[in-house]
Amino acid sequence: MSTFFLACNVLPSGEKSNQKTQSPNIVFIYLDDLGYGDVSAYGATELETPNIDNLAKGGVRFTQGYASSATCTPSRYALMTGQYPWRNKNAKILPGTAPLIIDTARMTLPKLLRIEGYQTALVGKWHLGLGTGVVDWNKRVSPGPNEVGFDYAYYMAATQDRVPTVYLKNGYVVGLDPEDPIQVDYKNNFEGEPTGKDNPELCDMMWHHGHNSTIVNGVPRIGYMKGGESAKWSDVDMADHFLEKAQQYVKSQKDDRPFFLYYAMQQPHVPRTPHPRFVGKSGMGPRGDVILEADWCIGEFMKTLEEEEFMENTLIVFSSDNGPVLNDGYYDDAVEKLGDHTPAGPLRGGKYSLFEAGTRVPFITYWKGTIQPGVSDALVSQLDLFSSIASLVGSDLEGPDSQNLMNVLMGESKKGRDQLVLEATTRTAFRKGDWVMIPPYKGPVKNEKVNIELGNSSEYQLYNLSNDIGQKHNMAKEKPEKLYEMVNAFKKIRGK
Ligand code: NG6
Ligand code: CA
Repeated sequence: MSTFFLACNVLPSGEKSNQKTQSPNIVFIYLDDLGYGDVSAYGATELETPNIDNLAKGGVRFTQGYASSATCTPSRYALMTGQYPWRNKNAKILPGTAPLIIDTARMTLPKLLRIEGYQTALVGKWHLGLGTGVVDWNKRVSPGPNEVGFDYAYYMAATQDRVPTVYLKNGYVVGLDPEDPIQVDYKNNFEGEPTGKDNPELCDMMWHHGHNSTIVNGVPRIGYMKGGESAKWSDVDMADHFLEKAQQYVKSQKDDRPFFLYYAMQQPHVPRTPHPRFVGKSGMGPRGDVILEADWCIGEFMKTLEEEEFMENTLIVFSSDNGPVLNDGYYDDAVEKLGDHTPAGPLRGGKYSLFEAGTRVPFITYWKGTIQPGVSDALVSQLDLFSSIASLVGSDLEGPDSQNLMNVLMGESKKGRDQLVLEATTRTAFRKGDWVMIPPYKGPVKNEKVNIELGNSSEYQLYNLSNDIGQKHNMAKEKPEKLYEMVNAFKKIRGK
């Protein structure tokens, strides 16, 4: 009898039928520039992230979980494709007018899930390009998220600090008045339009480096934009807005198909514009405040999953696209009010860096009642989500560089990857076992503007992370055989 009910999905009215299906719902909660040390479950003592901590306490907290790159676009590219971002020369920080960098013919994680019967959704930051070249923001902007596998997509095109500062829904700018068309240009300003550079008196937030073009809501941005007044987002409401869309999506799930939701939150990327109810809450300035805001959003989102009775049938993966940065181009007190907080935890470097803090980020898997809580030191990468999730839902598909580590993500095995190529602004380094090798790179040792060590050196660097997590002791000269072994293994993958 029960088999019959399951097969036909005939369930008592009011009961969520996809509770009974085999494949779980899948949610990625993906933050932007959140560092390894920014979460109390990862050792932060100066700020509390109780809702993220709940995921960590009730799930598997990975101590060696990596983003695929130390910047946004390449990490997101790898998440969607299971391919190393350095294999695609276009996978680098994109302007708001960049074309879509994922070939619409290629397999992606949302497409794969769709084949397996999932409904798929993106809410939040996209930053993988839109259109094929020249975009007319007043018509449907495509290809975009819908064309690479998302049934529903509600998103910002690039970043908060880049124009256009509008939301899009399934290719259309939300709230656009056809009488006031949007124009966007990354080279030239529109005549007579104020800029952060020429009109600092119109800025409520001052730019430190870059970010001196069109001013929207008192915040000077990257790129120029004109028109589209009614469609412009409210920065302080962005967190609530995306949360609401994510919640609505979950609540709209009424049929028997499982769902995949990629909830790509914008915090704590610049400009940091907490809602007034979070202003001053961290004592650390806007950067700390938006981390608290993000944590609150996650708590609210979890409540919705609970209320909708999805908790026990939903796998949640929590992570960040790259490591932390304090001053990323605005004067916003991130440096001045930091106090004793260490966004990178014990790691060296930060966003843009080949050192650990560039890519080693908070990484948690949570599935109430199915995943046994624990801490795992296994080496895992976001790159591996593609093949792992594929196996979870019964697909044979694999991402080109993605390993099926589903049993590791479920906390059932501690055997993660043996090796991983790390990436930062198109440069690459190599992790194998406990060792990391960074080849010589020209370029500054430090990005002085953001005050982050980039990992560049004229010499090979070799670190043993098992006893030197802070990458203080370069062992390249002491361990020539190890260096040789690492360089050779790296070349085999990297091809040069
Ligand atoms: C940099 C921006 C930085 C940030 C980053 C992208 C300047 C000077 N700096 O070019 O503020 O927007 O791009 O961040 O413009 S990411 O997290 O999306 O990769
Ligand atoms: Ca980022």
